[in-house]
Amino acid sequence: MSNIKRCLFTGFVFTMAAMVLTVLIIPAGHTADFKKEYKLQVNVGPAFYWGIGATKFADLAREKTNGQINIKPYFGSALLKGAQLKSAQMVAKGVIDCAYESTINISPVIPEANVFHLPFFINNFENLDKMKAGQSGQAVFMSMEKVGLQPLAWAENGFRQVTNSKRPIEKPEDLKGLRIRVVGNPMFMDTFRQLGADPVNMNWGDAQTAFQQGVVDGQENPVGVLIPVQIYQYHQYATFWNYLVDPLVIYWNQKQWKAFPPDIQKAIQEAALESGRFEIALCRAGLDGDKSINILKNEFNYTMEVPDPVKFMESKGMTVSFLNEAQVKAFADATAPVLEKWTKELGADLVDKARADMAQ
Ligand code: X2X
Repeated sequence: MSNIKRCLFTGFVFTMAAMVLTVLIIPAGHTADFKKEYKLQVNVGPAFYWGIGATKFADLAREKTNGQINIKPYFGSALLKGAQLKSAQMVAKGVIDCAYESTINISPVIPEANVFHLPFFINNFENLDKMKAGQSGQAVFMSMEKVGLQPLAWAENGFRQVTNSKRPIEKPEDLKGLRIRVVGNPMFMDTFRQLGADPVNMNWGDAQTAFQQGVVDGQENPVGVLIPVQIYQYHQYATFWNYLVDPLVIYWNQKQWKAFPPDIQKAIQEAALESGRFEIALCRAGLDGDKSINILKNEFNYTMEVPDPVKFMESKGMTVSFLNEAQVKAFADATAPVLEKWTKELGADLVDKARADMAQ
């Protein structure tokens, strides 16, 4: 080979190598900052309203980051082998990247979250929204930040209603002796014991089997869970008593969050807020007049399969009781010692903040 040819050949090889490197390494280097998959903990399955919200979050995050952030929901607490109460601990440690999770399930790490679960304390959407926007909601988010969790947005599971297979529950005595499945949160055990029931705590995965096998007489959950789990197959009676609520929080491991570039943080945050707005509307649809149905239709082009959850449950043969003010007061009076005990546990200061928020 002549020198000129050798020179040309070497030049050609270098150019080709540079092109290959540009194609392979530079884009790889660009995305190498991000994991291939971010694991999202979700306690329920994909068909639950909360599960639909989690999928929406993953889709929006992918869209808004041009495919750079790939969130994968792991439903049914699969990453925790069903141990739903461990989610905050595992996200704080960085074993799990992020979660779309109930305040009930984060309460072992974030005791302030229990302010939403005080019995017969909040009672309606308006009060809930005031708390989320107010000092008490802020206190929950601040407590999360202190333990290495980055809260991104609120979503919702909803006001929890009791169902059972034995009889209508309209006064505290009706609960006497009923075996009621609750989440393993001591406040729930206290509330049902105080009402004379026989509460048993189980993770959600086991609870679904317990309903099928009739191991428990009843349970409590919001409509966004009751309808997808087809509670009417097991329980004939439902009582709408709004005794407490569990908002959801979308949150991320804080260390990982802080390492994201600002444009990525902004995109994920927007995805969280938008999915939260959508998911809250799913959970409230048919329970707040036309408001949530219209949000779904106008903002998300989404039509509810079950636009009226109460009518739907009745159409499946359930007897649904709505408690009037005096009936609710009887339950509130009966559980007043639980409210008092847990006000001390949580700190009167936090409970006062919640009261002030609701009075706004
Ligand atoms: O376990 C429950 O009852 C559920 C699904 O509502 C929660 O995760 C709090």
